[in-house]
Amino acid sequence: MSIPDSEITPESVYRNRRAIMKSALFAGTSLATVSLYRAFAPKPAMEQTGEAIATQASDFAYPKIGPDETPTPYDDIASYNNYYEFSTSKSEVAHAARNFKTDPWKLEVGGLVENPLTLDLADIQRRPMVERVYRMRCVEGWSMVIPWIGFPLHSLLEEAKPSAAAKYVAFQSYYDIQQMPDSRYAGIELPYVEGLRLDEAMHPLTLLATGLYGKSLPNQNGAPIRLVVPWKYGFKGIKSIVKITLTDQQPPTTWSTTNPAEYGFYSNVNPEVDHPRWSQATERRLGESGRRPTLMFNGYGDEVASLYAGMDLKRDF
Ligand SMILES: Nc1nc2c(c(=O)[nH]1)N[C@H]1C(S)=C(S)[C@@H](COP(=O)(O)O)O[C@H]1N2
Ligand SMILES: [Mo]
Repeated sequence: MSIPDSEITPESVYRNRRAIMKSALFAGTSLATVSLYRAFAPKPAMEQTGEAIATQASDFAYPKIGPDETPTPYDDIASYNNYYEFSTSKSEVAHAARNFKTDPWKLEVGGLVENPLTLDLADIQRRPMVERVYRMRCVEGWSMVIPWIGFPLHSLLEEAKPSAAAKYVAFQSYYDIQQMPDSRYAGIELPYVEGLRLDEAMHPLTLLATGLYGKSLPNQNGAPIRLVVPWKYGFKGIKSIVKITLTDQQPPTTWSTTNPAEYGFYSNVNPEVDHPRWSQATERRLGESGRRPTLMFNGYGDEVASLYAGMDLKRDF
């Protein structure tokens, strides 16, 4: 995999609001279109500040990217992917996933909830959307800045009404060997599964993403809906979700099951806890030369450090 030297600037994609309004994601969802249009129109500097497209006041309360950070170009985000069901080669995922069928889709929210939900693609797409510009740090040592579109996971969980016994949230990806023939070389048990503690899942930064750069999520990035937990390593961001299950037990997660010595349940970005085979102190930001220091909780410590008060982050990694 190599990133081309001549990258398109993020702005050339990002400023094209006409294309955004016409995008498949929002076509036919007038509610989302109206709220996004209102938010887009008066905020031309959004791509510099990382400001939210907010549909409610609380959505403004999220951290911004640094002054020395810009969103990673769309083409890099959409061509350098980890999605083992399709390919273990980052540069081949996009091609391998090009015909992935995401319509019809069914997302079930169940387990320890008072109000189980089943959402189809239209149900997902008609939810009020926000934009969140987040850093993403892969455990392998590279990172991007991604302008996601989506909705906070807590809004969906609140609708499902977790029962008092619920302590964790388990997630499961779509899996079909017919559509994902190269998954036999993945070397991991499938379907891909992930999990969060309930308070992590309810945190306002935790997003279910349905798009990026104002467009529908490309298949290779986890269409039609994937998890984004910006203070954790990228592998927590499970793609193409079909099941969200509230539980009272810590759920199994794909990478901690595959290799428990190297990957833990929490997997918070932590420059002081090295991977057994490499340092986590620095990272390569796509599109940049050299390396950046990796930030504790990926730079979201002010928002999330309190979730882990009293925990030993070296032991419970
Ligand atoms: N179902 C599924 N989800 C997944 C993965 C995967 O292989 N399968 N890879 C993870 C890893 S390791 C990373 S870094 C991110 C990559 O997301 P991106 O391709 O959108 O950058 O997706 C995560 N989600
Ligand atoms: Mo990753």
